Amino acid sequence: MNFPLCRALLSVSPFSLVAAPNAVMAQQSNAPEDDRSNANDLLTDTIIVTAAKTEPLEADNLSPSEQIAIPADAAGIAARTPGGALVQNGALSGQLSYRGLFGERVLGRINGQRFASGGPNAMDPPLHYAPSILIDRIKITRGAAPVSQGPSLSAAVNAELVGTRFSDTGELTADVYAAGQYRSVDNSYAIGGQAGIATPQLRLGVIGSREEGDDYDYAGGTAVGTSFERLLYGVEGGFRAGEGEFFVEYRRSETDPTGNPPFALDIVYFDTDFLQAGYLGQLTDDLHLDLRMGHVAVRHLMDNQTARQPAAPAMRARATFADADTNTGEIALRFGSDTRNVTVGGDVEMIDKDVTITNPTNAAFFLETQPNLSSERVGGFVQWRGGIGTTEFEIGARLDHTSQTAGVPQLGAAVPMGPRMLAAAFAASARGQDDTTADVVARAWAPMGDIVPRVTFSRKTRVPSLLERFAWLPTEASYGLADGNIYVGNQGLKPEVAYAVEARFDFNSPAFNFRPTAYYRRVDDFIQGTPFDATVGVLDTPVEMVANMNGDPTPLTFRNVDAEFYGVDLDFTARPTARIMIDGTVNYVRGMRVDIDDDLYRIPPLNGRISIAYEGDRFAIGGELTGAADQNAVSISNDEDTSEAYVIAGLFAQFRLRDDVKLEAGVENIFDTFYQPHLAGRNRVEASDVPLGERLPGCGRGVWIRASANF
Ligand SMILES: [Cu+2]
Repeated sequence: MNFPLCRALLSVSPFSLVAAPNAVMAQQSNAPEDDRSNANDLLTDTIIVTAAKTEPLEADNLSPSEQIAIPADAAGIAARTPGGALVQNGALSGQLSYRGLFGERVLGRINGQRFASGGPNAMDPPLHYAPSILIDRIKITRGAAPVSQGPSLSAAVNAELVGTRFSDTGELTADVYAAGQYRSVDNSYAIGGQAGIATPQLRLGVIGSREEGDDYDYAGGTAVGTSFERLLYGVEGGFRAGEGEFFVEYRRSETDPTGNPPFALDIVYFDTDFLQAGYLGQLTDDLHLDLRMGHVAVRHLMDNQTARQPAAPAMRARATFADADTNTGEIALRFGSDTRNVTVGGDVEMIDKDVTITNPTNAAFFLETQPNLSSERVGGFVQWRGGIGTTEFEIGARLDHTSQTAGVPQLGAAVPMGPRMLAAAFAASARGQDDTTADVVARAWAPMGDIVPRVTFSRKTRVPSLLERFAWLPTEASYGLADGNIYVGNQGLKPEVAYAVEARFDFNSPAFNFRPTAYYRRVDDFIQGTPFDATVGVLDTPVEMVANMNGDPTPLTFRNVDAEFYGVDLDFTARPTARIMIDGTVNYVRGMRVDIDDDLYRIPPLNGRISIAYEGDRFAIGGELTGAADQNAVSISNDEDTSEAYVIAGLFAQFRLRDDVKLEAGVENIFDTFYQPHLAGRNRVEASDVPLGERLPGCGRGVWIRASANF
């Protein structure tokens, strides 16, 4: 009789069941953490990826696994959350689109640490540094992120990697987790794991993963230039002091040649170091301290010679070096209990970036397109958590001051006159901006048994990125828009301001869960590429002449416009009998310009998925359908193409060999359907079976197998 357990599973964390791409058992182990504050369940979507790591299973504690071969790119997993979609720019360069927003408008963190991507085209969005095989869970704020998580225009995502935990037996214990996957469609493998020793006071562990994949196959050919290669390793430790913990962690992520077919260049390498240390925990019964300091250093090279087929000829050979360094410090003091408190906090974030374009065949040709860019932010917040009658509240406000500067670009002797003039003009400009921004987020919910209505009002801001302000040379760098347009920066940009209201209810019962949300968001001063001047196509300015030399006579400038978004998304799980589990999501969003008659770029069409699984005592088996409608609401400003509707089907199975050993397998795209996800980038690899300029198709039919174990 597993019904009571199933009920526990569903009531504790139905979201995980819905969203998990992987084994989703052992939800009960999350209960203590998730129950600590009801708000966590209500305000955060948690995707459990390697539940086996979290806790060995009881035999009858099975819920269906979902459903897919885990893609190397964690953004592909996060995209399964309600409201989520994947902006696909390469095997390891995916961005999470959330309710119509993506790029730097969605905050991404790893183990709670925020940092700046290195690639000016976001070849390394935040989740690039969270190999799927090592992810314990992904937490996504449901709608606008609380001000305590720092600035972000919309939601915030945090990927937590597997790690060693303190021993709770009072003795020295060893803890090993290992997982591996093979996937046929791209002949890829991923292996990863973690090992450590722990006492109740001390924990010490190592983590590592290695992934490699070839070009993937689709119905009709091979998408050339989509192979990937990544290595990650690190150490971590913690020391328990009183009710809290001092922690320190170091990781290094090394990405080797990896394709980015929607871009002009591919990844040659990312060598990135993450260092984080701090204290988390109670100081006294009524005082909780979170203290973190972090450093991230990204070193990056991309070119059109190493992975690109065919390589560009010598004249057009390019190799671009990009570095980014981030230093962060955060402190938050919480006065009161878990559910009745006031939190006061402050944070600083210092970012330095440099980008230099070179021609590897000509040492005299180089341009510093991002010369010594720097951004320094100081912020503070107050957040109140309380209740009035039956209604619970979380209300917070934050203030940030951001100061940005740029240096003077250096150029090689072989650089032609046009770019020289632009560089001189940039050198003579102010090259600095200061902004003060204010965010307010108010959330209220009313627990009423099975049903919890919820509403959020927010005012959130985003300071223009260093690229949007200081890109003095017209290039395609645009944090991964990959629309083929050439962009130039604008020092006069103002911060974006988003006003949003979200209303939802959560219905949770033993046999049925249903969580619909409706929202409206208006973004004043939304930053968007607009025609450089009034005489589009007439080459009467140095910017247009240089852009024309680089292949685009109609460059775009980042400007403040106005935009609005509205939509509905939902997820549900149903358990018609004790052994059958159905779950699914439906997502709908519209995004439009307000100032002109145009739609916004890379907005997903109506889409959804549904899976059904049969759960045995030590196994589960099922199928999943994923589909999207056509998208005709496309951006004229970004030269976006419409896309066609599709449905694809997959099968999955899961076997629990022992309580701590799990085997999973499946067939993806079982009918070998040809489909092109609307948010996929367009192909620029000539030697590919995918025609130039076509949206990259989704993966064809393939099988996958995955094993994971705790020792
Ligand atoms: Cu790059």
